[in-house]
Amino acid sequence: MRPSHQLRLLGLLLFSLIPSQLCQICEVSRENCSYLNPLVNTMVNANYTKGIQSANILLTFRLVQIQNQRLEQQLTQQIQEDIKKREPEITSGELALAILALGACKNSSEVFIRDAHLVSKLGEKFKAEIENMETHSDHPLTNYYQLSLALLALCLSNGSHSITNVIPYFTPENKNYYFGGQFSVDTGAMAVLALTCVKRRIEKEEIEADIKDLNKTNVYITSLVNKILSAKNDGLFGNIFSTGEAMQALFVSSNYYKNKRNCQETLHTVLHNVFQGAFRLPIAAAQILPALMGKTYLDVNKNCSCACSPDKFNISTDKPVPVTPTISPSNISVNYSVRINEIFNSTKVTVRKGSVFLDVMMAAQKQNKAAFCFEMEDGPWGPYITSVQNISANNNDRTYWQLLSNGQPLSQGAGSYVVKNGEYLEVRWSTY
Ligand code: CBY
Repeated sequence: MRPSHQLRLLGLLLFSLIPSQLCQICEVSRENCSYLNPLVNTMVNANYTKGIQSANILLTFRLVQIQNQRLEQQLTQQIQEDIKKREPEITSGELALAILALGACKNSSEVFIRDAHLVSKLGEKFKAEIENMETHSDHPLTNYYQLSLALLALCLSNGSHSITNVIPYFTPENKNYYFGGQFSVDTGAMAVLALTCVKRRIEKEEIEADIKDLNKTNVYITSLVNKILSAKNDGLFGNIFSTGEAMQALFVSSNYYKNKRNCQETLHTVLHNVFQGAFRLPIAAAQILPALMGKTYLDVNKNCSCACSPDKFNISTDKPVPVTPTISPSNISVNYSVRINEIFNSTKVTVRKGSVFLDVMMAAQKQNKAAFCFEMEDGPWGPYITSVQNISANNNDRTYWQLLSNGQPLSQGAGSYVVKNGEYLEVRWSTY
């Protein structure tokens, strides 16, 4: 089929997106499940070698009930081995995701969670995050996204950890919800999910709390939801990569999607992005899929089957879709700068068409090592730039290397952002 025909067909079908059978408040309808195939195939056909970094993927597999025993087993084993090997250095958010993934939908890994004392270890990591805040001007060891994941996992695992004492840390005024003055929708959404779990358990009288705790939790949730709603842009919240988690937060704590128009608007924009290949990274697919199937992380202990049951998917075992477009034989040239406060080191770099930001950084480094040398770490979203000119990002100082194009921060990492001819690319020493 010609691309123009495909687009017209997609337009027509997207028009009929109002869900026919609701599981949550807003989900892709039964007849449109096939639009989710690219997401499922990206997740099924990826090469997983990253141990605990794949926990988010396993969580989605189980939450949306994609039946692939071989892959589930492989991911479970890798995560468990990584925990055994590297437990002390695993971060709070990583361990939280592992507990959610291994424990989801009642399966045999529950024994591992219990025998390896993962919930109490998470409690310790959570404590260490808070202690770091006390000693390092309110900065946690990692970030508030991970702190929220940890609170969520502790709450869902019925951890004995005194959850109510930590509620005040989640006040929406806390600077950790903001990066460079901008509200982080991903972080706010994760906090809403965690606080909603806490609120529900207080209401069921499963955790000891007084009425003040409950009121405070409600006020924080409402305020965070309003901040998420204020970050709305064309049906998305924040950007395309935060929208899945924002949808989950809105499902559990607001009436926003009870209005079918709102639901249609979000699904329309997200599915258009699926069609355009925005979710080529398995982690990106894993973070959007639960919401599109009407699920939230609060459902990990539940059994609810939604419109797009797994047998509706057309899982192909084709080669994985490349994460970036193919490199073309023709060249393009871009401008590249490293900026530290008011000092710029700039150069012009020639790379193949289809290259990503990282290729530009490598070409510049080859040209002039002193000015453009850098280091990176492999993370779930691809390479993360940790140092440039031997100056390293530091969590306690809230410093990092920000990526920009024509003066605007990028919403993709160095390994994913495809550069364009004539563009002004920059890595800037920044605080968040
Ligand atoms: N996960 C985490 O701990 C990450 C949480 C997260 C909020 C995350 C986004 C959201 C998510 N859904 O996973 C996050 N990013 C954080 C916390 C951070 C900070 C990390 C520092 C820390 N203490 O942990 C920080 C430094 C502010 C940050 N992200 C930086 C960047 C830039 C990376 C540049 C580099 N040096 O390599 C970058 C590229 C922004 C920029 N213009 O410089 C960036 N983040 C982006 C784009 C993103 C999105 C990735 C989207 C994509 N397709 O690649 C993101 C999804 C994410 C990952 N960051 Co941060 C946000 C978004 O756009 N919606 C838990 C753990 C267990 O895995």
